[in-house]
Amino acid sequence: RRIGPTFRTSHPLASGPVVQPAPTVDGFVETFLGELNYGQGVLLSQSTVNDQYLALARTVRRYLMADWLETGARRRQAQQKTVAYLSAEYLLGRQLGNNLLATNLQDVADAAMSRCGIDIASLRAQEVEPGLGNGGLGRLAACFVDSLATMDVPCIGYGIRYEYGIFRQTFEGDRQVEVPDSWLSLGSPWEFPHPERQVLVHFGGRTEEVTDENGRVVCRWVPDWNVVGMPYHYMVPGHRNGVVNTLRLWSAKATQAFDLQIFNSGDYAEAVRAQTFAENISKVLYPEDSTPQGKELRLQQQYFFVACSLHDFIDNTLPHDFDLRRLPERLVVQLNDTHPVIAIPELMRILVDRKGFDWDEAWDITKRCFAYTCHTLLPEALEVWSVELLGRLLPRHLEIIYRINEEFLEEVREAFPGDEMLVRRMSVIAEHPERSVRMAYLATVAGSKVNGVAELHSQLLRDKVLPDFSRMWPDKFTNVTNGITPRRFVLLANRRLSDLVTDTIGDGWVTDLDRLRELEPYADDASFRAAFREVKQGNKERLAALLRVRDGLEIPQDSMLDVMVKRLHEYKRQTLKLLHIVSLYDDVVSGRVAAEDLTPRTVVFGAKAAPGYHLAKEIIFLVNAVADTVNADPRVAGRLSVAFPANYNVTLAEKLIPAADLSEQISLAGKEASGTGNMKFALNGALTIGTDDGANVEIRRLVGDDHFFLFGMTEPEVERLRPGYTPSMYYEEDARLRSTIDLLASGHFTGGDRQAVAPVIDNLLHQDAFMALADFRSYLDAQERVEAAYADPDAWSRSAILNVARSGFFSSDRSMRDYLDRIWHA
Ligand code: F58
Repeated sequence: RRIGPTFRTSHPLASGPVVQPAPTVDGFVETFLGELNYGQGVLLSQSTVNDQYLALARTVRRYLMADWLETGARRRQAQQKTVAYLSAEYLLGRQLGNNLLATNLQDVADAAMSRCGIDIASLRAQEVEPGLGNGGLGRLAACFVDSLATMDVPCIGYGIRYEYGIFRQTFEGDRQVEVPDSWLSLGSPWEFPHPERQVLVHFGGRTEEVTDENGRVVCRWVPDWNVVGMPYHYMVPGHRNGVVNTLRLWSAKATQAFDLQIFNSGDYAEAVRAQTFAENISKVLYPEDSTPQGKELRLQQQYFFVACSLHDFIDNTLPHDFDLRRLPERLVVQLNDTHPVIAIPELMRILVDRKGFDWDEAWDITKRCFAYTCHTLLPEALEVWSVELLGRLLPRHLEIIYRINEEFLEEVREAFPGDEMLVRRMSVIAEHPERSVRMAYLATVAGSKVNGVAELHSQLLRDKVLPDFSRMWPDKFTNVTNGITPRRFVLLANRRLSDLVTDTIGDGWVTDLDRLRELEPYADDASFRAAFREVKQGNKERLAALLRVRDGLEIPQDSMLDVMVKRLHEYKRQTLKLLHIVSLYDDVVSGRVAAEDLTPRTVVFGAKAAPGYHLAKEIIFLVNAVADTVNADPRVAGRLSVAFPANYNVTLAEKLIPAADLSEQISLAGKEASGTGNMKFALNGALTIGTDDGANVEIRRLVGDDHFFLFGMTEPEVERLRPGYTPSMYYEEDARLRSTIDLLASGHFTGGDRQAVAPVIDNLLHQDAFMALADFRSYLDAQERVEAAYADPDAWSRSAILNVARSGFFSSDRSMRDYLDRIWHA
């Protein structure tokens, strides 16, 4: 009540258009100076780069505002089916460049800033990217909301406004050290807090049965603590189409700021205890969950944002008199992995406990509202919550889950009578090693559709991860191959290539990426190939300049740029790449190969390891150690170098990917669900060396075998080899591998310290869960094919151009069309 009622719509000014500043250099300068003076409260002559960046951001915001308000009003009017994308992560990347692109104001802004005597590049560099995601899954969410806005699909992206995003990676003595990412500390011009849309979220307590006014016995949750969810809105502009959708991220606040009595008594820590506790919920992305406290915080985060989001949609977005029986006509909730799956019992609770639906009707509504995307194949990555924890934090939800499971298992018994083993296998409740809730199963039982993220992944999901479910409900399972937004990852990241493409085939490709096919004939045009090589060269120079100032790294120019950037994980096999580097180095230092005969190659790594993932951190250490040694050794100078810039993130990806010649996608077959970096490289004209895994399969099929370097076992071969796999056998039998590993193990790269390399070497020789040694030979052979191909610049650029021309399928616009057709029907 304190915020007052909304304004009278009948007032003559209430329906007037929102005025936006003139899209001219004059208009821009005037708005910018206004923001600087009245928004930041400084004179141009006194302003810092940060003042100028904030004023510029707020200026660009103004050009989007009319469209944002108009889109919102139109959506409220039209009452169309809306996609609620629930994702614990959005790895957005910097906003300024993208928003200038969306508004088509790049040139105007450049001119306006230079008129003010400001170098716009330094303002762009000032922005700290919101790193509200770990990797592929979070970046995918960001690509999807971009595409939905560009396609004018009603969508609200719901998530968490972490105060600290993914850690900033630094290296100390070659080892990863994590520094908190305080992305908000210099101001956050892209967000709009909405305290009037706060939501109260409850936790803990107990349940009880009470008799309602109609004499029915109903369940009631009596929680014992709560927090407030405060939404921050972010603009999600479509590409030059007048549409601006909304991303709504929730921040946790204490219901009571502090206890004044205790404060006045002088116990300041105790006075703010409740506040600290509540606000921890949105404090950091993916808190370490190896401790019980960390696990609990994760579940709190999940329920927190899900409860806020459902409440926001049902009570604040739908009209007040909306008949919830029709909810599936207005809402489809896409669950981005299992993190938001607690939304299923939450919707049941809302419908049954709060809105008075009977169970069956509520269940029918709920099932039609949800769909679930799985992003993994690793069994250990499938989330489970112990019944003890879930029951303590969300007792009513646990009851609901039990009932869902009971009814589901009855269905199983009916469909497959007499198979109690099957019933136990399919139960949403696991009994071992402790009683727990299998979130992927819950999502599969409740979801109208379950999808994997690449063809191979969806197949393995059906056959290996959820085989019983796919037997019971074959039609529930579908595939939507991932995609990437061409706006950020080509138009913004690779201006040189974009200009070349647009000059050649027009600019329709930006929102209709299949049109890149029109480039195919130009692969045979020598002058186009030359122009294409110039683009690559320019991008390599830009990267070299960046790494020089950003990291103090020198990367040679006339060299194949071989890039492996992705999270550090054993299954992705950064160690296989490392073995390759060491083997090339070994060839030269042992005198087997003359340095002049090596193809000049610069290997660039980018990878963060989860803070608690010890082996991954040892691998990082080893990559850095090898880089130091190789780069300092005159015997390979100008022929082989290794760069490992710290803190790989979206901003760095935008510079690295357009410069790459070779894209490393070398996971063990059957482990990488899809990959999306692989798509970004192909679309920017790098050739892939890769296994038959994830979306690599589709990339190879589309670009053609001759333009893709395939190696390694297939997934069925991996499974056949698995029983009794003995990595040391490969070491014994392959002299080149032995020599490579011996050199690594000798301490040559660690100043003689053999202990320092032992964790990685021992693991490779005695475990090698992801079979790097089994694929080593095949990988080396494929790298030799790469070198032979690279020796012919014309043939190489022809292949690279065909990679660009044939990668249109990987637009996230296409992914969105697939979701619309196969899942959302919106
Ligand atoms: C990734 N998963 C897949 N998870 O590994 C990748 O193959 C796929 O292309 C991508 O999703 C998009 O579908 C992924 O990024 C995470 O980041 C988890 C987030 C929660 C903590 C554990 C990692």
